[in-house]
Amino acid sequence: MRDASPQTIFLADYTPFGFQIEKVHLTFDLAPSATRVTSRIRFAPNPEASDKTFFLHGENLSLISAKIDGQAVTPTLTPEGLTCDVPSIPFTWEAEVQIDPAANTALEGLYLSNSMYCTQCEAEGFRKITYYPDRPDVMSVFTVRINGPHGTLLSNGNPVASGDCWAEWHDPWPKPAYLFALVAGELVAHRDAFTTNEGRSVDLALYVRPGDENKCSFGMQALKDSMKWDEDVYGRAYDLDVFNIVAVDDFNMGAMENKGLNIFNASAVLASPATSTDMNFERIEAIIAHEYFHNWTGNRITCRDWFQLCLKEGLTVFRDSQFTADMRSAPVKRISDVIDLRGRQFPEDQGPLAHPVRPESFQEINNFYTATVYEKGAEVIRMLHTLVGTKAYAAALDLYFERHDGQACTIEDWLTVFEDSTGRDLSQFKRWYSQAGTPRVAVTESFADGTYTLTFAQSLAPSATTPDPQPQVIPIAVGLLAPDGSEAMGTQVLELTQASQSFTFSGMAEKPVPSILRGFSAPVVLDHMADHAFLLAHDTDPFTRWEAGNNLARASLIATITRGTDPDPAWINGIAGILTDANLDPAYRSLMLDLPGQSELAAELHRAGHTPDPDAIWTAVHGLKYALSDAMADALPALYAAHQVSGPYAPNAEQSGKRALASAVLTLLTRQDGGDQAQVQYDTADNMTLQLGALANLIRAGRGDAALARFEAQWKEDRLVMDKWFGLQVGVAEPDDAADTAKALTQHAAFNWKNPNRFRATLGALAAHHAGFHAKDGSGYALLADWLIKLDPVNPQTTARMCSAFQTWRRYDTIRQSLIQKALERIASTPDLSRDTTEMITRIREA
Ligand code: B3K
Ligand code: ZN
Repeated sequence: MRDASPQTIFLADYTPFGFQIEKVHLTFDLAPSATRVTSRIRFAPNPEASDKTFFLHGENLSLISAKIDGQAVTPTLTPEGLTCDVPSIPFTWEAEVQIDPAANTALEGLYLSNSMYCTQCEAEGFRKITYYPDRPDVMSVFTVRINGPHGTLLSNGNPVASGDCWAEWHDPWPKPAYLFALVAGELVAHRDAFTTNEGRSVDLALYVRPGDENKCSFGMQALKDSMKWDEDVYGRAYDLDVFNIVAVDDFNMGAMENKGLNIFNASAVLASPATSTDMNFERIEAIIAHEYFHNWTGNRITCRDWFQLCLKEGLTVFRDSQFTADMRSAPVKRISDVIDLRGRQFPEDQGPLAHPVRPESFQEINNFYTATVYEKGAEVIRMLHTLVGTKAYAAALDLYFERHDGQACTIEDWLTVFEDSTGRDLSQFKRWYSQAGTPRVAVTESFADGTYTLTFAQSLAPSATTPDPQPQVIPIAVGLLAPDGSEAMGTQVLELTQASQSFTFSGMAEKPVPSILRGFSAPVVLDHMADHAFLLAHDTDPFTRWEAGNNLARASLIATITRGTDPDPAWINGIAGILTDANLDPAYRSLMLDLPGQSELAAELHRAGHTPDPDAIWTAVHGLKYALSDAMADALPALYAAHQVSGPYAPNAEQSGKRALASAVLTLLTRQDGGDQAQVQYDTADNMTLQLGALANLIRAGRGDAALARFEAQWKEDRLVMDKWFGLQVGVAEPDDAADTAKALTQHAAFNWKNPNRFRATLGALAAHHAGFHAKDGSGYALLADWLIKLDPVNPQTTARMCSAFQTWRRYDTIRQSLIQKALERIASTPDLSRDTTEMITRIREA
């Protein structure tokens, strides 16, 4: 399909484009299979560039005509673009191309979703719309004319004029092509307004398909909250007259920050109490904030090249996490982020897909929108924030916006801002951007004559991209507790810069108990034989207290798996104490029940020299939960009852925390009552959080069939709710049934495999079901491989992303390894495999 031997692009090879663009005018004559795009682009030679080759990217375009300064020209065409002889003075390029949105199933460029036209251009989709230097360092002012069908016609910037079936838009802010957007279709608008702190009145609209109007108000409020927060916390105001969001059913990821016209996966914006869970609401709020915050960190200041992706993504994830922490509970957000990091990013760092936060080479950039670039990228900024402090961070950000507004920047620019504003030398810190892998920090302690000493030794395993790792700057937030549980020393941030380093604390009456890595101050793995039970009972830092419970659980599980021991009573008693402690936030208490992930346990076992057995891990995890349920049997009904919410549903932190705890307790209770309470909850639920939580437990109790059928009958017209129906059945299946359940669901009439949400709900749920995916007979591997092979020619981006399910293959026994290798081999040998999937499979197999 695409190039037989894909090309590798290197950061070190960057050169600026030979031309600048003063302005761009685009006209779209929309038709499903034959859209005409006419471009008029004013180029001028770039004095900064020595190479003046006039190369415009272009893929899957039919060139109708090309002109320079009004004269027809005949460019040289290749599958990747065109070259042409051009004048050495400013000139106007005009081209007309024809494209086929209806045939565009890859959902990149201009495509149709339920007969609505929409675009996705990041990273390199604009080249499927017209010939253009499709690189982020080429920025220009766009004017767009849309001649289209009836209905709403949208593009970036401000509306200029419109009439019957046409509209014109002008975006005054220079932008790279990846931020271009166009939407056209029968949409309804949910409108509101916001006045910025600079006095600009902004018309806000959330455009949805008819029928979805009642799912807009939460998203709109989240947008206004984000606009206000960015003004209050970062001093950043919005800069156009309108801000539009559109919900689209077919979308490869969560959402896209196109200037003034954010396009969202419907699942990331539409919400109502009856159809969305508390977790959906929180995710929607965070994604709306994230995309909005990109207006400054990504759009006004963009990336010089795609290697710098973390410049906008790491920073924007950090900003959205600060926002959620402010809107909801900061400790709960922090713990949730760490769970997510360990679940998604650590496996990347530990396996064949390991790459630095700023990669140095790629074949397909879409394969690098990873947890490493996003979430570890955000952790790196969090560390910078911790090291310099809140005030210096704010001053550095002010300087960043002042110095680089309107520019396409690099990580060097970003770090120089911090060096200039704080006077710090960040050359060692910069290794966080260039070294792949999760550092391990081993802790030893000693105590003599009132002096307590903590010694840290950091290590980083060599990997393909980081063969010779060097020590990094690791901020370690530490507190000391006295043996009676009181705090002997409040939190201090220690800066570890050497391979091994000691810190002393004098004047200690007794040997203290250290609380290390408070707030998860660095994305590292800590090796420390701590007194977890003591910390679980007494730590004043919410993260390390949670971590103590998590460590106890992990140790208990590993002991059960490797030595067959019973669940550790220290964990059971400690957690029972926490669960019933009414002084603690219910959301926090519910997180205490979140056991280490099964894949994470497999990694831990592998590292310790064991061959992880997914079934044994599954059994141990369930055994630990059952033991807690049995130990707390008498307390569970009252605990459940005490956390019922009265009054109208609100997706706020307080109510959702209560529901999260009640739901976790219901799972424990279901083991005791066989699902009776879950049935009552299902029958009386008036919101999706309760309904879905009850359904999960009914399935677990082996009595879910009737409820599943009722659920389907109730929600068959609601695609987002039906995604939950598909995903849940796979997610809670017994390991032996998971692949069969997924397979049966792929035969369901509502399994629309070309829709990324439905595909992910079903096959993604299988990949996430550790014991189910790794079923001994290889049925999980085979089913996923079958579907990835089928999806690849239709949607390479989503296919490639889901290949990462296989990244951990070397951890498992030889039988599983050979079954996975067979599945990978089958994918790799598929004729015309996309560049995206080829790169992923090659990396996974080779390392
Ligand atoms: N910037 C987009 C992601 C684009 C992904 C392209 N494969 C959404 C975001 O991070 O905000
Ligand atoms: Zn982003």
